[in-house]
Amino acid sequence: MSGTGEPTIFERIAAGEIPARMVLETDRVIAFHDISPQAPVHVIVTPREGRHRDVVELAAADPELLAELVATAKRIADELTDGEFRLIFNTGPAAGQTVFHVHAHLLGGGLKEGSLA
Ligand code: IU
Repeated sequence: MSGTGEPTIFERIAAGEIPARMVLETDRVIAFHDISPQAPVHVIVTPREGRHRDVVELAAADPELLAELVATAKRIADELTDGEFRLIFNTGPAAGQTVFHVHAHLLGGGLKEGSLA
């Protein structure tokens, strides 16, 4: 849940209420292809639960879960990229964050013009 008590959009994806092209699911983490890809590989890696709004909060509250997020991104990158990739956590609206449920953008295989990076 987010601070508002409403499930976040990514919690609804985790619950199967909103469709997504899932890449990998573990007990605590889900990963799915971004609906609006900015690179040949663009996967969102996020906790199942949306109680942490950004990576700073997650790092302070649950560093093990942050480490699991990064390890999951690496696993996916090993499968879908040449092993070199970007991991971006937009933090705050002015930095382009639109979903306030911490998530990493895993980007690989080159970036499109005018993309997130
Ligand atoms: P941001 O860092 O908060 O801006 O990233 C949110 C991302 O979530 C953005 O790249 C969207 O394209 C993506 N997304 C999605 O993949 N599926 C959805 O149903 C929704 C957003 I809403």
